[in-house]
Amino acid sequence: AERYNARESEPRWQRLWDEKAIFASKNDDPRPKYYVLEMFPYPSGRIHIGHVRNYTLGDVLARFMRAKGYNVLHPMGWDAFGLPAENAAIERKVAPKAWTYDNIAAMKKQLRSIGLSLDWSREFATCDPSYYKHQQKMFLDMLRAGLAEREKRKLNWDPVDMTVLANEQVIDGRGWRSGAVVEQREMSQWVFKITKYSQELLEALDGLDRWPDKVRLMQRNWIGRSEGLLIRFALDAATTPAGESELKIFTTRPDTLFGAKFMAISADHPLAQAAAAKNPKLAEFIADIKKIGTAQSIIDTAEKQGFDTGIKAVHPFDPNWKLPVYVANFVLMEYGTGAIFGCPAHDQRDLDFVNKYDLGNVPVVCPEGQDPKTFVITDVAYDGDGRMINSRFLDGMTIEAAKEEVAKRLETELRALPGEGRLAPVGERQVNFRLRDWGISRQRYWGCPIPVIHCPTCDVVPVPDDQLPVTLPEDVSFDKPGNALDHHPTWKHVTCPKCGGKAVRETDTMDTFVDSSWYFARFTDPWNETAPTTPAVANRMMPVDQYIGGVEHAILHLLYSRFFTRAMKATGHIDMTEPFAGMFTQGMVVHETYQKADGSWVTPAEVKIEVAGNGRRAVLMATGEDVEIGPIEKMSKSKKNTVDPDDIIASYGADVARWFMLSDSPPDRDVIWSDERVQGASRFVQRLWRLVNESAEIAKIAGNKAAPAARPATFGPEALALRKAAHSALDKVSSGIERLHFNVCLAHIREFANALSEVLAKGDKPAPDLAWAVKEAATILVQLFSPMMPHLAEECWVVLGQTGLVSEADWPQIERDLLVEDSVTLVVQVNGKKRGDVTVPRAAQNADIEAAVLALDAVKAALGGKPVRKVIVVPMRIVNVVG
Ligand code: ANZ
Ligand code: ZN
Repeated sequence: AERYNARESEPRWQRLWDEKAIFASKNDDPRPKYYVLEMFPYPSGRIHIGHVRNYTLGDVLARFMRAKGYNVLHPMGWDAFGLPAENAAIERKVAPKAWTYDNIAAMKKQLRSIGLSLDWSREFATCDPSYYKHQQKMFLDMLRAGLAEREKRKLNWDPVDMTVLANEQVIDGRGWRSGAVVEQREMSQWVFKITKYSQELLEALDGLDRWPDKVRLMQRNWIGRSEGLLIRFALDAATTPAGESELKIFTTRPDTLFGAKFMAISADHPLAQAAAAKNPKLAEFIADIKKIGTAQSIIDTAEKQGFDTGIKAVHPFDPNWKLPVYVANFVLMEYGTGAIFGCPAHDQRDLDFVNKYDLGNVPVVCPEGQDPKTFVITDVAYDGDGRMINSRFLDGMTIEAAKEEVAKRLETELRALPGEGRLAPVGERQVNFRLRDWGISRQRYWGCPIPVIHCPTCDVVPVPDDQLPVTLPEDVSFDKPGNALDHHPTWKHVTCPKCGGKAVRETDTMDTFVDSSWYFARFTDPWNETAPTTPAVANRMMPVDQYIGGVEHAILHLLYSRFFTRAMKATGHIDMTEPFAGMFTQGMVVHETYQKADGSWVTPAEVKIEVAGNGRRAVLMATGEDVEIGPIEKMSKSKKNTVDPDDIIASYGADVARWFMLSDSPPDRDVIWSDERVQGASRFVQRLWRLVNESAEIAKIAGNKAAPAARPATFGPEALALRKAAHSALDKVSSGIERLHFNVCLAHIREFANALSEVLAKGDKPAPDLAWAVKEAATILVQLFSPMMPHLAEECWVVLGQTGLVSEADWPQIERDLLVEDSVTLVVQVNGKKRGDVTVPRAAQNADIEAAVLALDAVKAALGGKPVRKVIVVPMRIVNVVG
């Protein structure tokens, strides 16, 4: 046969699939549904190789499940709002809308060239008013249900870019783009009340047994539930500003109270403000530490700093024990009460702090087996288990018992509440969550408008449902920094729907994470013009059975989607809580880096790799100069170690790219892109093509379409062996695909292809039974690789004389009786030591096994001529020769 020509073949099949719309799923299809979804792309302009991997993984599963008889839903859309569109508008003077839709068109063309079995009839972009209209409706529903609220928050404000920055965008107190010193501004913003579901979102993780453990752990940590005690420390009146009399702290370690050395409060704590009012040095310190930003990562790594306010707090178990109160940079106002007691011996941050300010430490928990008299802490805090020491009535107790004892005593001790006189317990048990409500306001143009109106008399007024969508104006200018919606001359000026007076629209738009928190539900019925979902359909097609995407979305996107699904349930748009039954996080595509002598990076396309001996050398093709081969890293523009999917598809075809992506490493690990290996995949494609063509020749003996030969009544040994190889491969690949062990599947396909090759290599004119087996084997082979290389498979399907499309064919039936192995391999031991193994027929008698074992050279050598005393056969496993 001629060489397989992917460039000619691939577009032809893609067109045919399209014309026949074979991947469009119907909502009224009576077969069981299977929903495969890959995280939808941001329309940045080009598909990158990571997308190719992501979508290929999903496509293999989708094609397989379709062949298995499921009504597969495999849609695609665009996560289309976001900052880059505005940046393009500023830098290149193109309208965000035009930029976005142009990118979508270009990327859609690229996606099509990969040969994905997608249902394009359901496509939408989140920036389509026909999508975000429903999002606005759901926002209003959530507002009515108390799940959306306005909240005053301290936010990082960049005075030059005139925008709020996320904590991660504040670097050394400056805006990441503008470099301007960031201010803390108290601003009203819209939040979704995700914290109402903290406990539920945590507990439900246990039921998500088809999620990676690491993802569930990341979610757990993010939600961050901790059980502890709120303790009201009395303040020593002589040292305390007027109006203040106690300090409430949250601790998870009340057992360590007798190891307390200091108290610390956040710079934003009211007590800090009160103390600073009379102390300019303290005020200056507070201003200083606020500059470093409030990102957890910054706080964790910044040097611990504190300032003694002079205020003293009284130990709850000893009125004569006074603790200094510091303002410290590692205490956050947003967690607990914004105040702590510090126990340096058992908390590393506290220890670093006391070591800096010379406050000393007293260990109160002694590890089992340590002598309490010699147990000292210097630089490393001890946070392990042990028994209480130096702790008066707690001494000798376990940590758990001590926590309980402290809680009991403080719960029953009553003290008047400041300013009230009413008695209240000094200690109170509390469960705290790290999870904060989700702030969704963004001062951005290119996002979903928040559908409310601000009226001077009526305050916040929802836009009436029948006036939705609130669409973005298109005549916007980006000449001024800040939010283009704010600068628009007319858009925001409206009359109040309630009183008819002059009012203004909300100009904040929603966080783009909102857009991606329900798109999976919209895909179930994107045609519904009047509601976000058609609940009966959504309830049937959801949840997503297998979701696939990058681990970078393992926390926020998944958590927000889990919350939003619950909010949709609460507002009647869907009747379930968990959107993703199965989750898979794929690894990255990584590549070697290449660097010229002057330090500049060059792309893989510019270098040629020469293999010399066992070393590799890279030279720049243009000049022949040597290039240094650098470490393998995530593909990035800055290091130029990227490969362009278009180039790969143009030179090798999509099937080769798909096969390579799947072959080298497990899908959850990184895969190293290597041209040499891609060429290997390309050679394999040609090999399969030849193999199928040769098989087809032989298969003619077994009849053709017009006159198919009947299945022979019996099969000779050779035909039987081939049939066993085929059905064993079928079995292994089927179960491998279900578990997404694609690299293992590919290895089985290769092995099976070799087995078929060997039969053909004999070159004899085969007997009818073998010819029949060859045809069966080739057919199975083509079906096995069809989910991975669908274009080649279609072409092979024709060669084999099959009717219809392989993409529409049913998955082959496994003949289970062919899977039973008819031989077994047993480990051979001499006096308990392994000396080799032996393969015998499954039905062999012990006497035959003994004879075979004693005939082994290794056994004879190990016995060294000594007589055999006994042979013990453990059926199917071990033979032990006792000498
Ligand atoms: C005393 C103590 C002693 C603590 C000890 C720990 C170890 P998680 O588990 O994350 O809930 N803490 C409380 N509020 C804080 C805030 N706003 N900023 C910084 N740290 C805060 O952590 C709870 C512990 O973190 C609390 O228990 C408190 O320190 C600290 F050997 O209290 B602990
Ligand atoms: Zn009004």
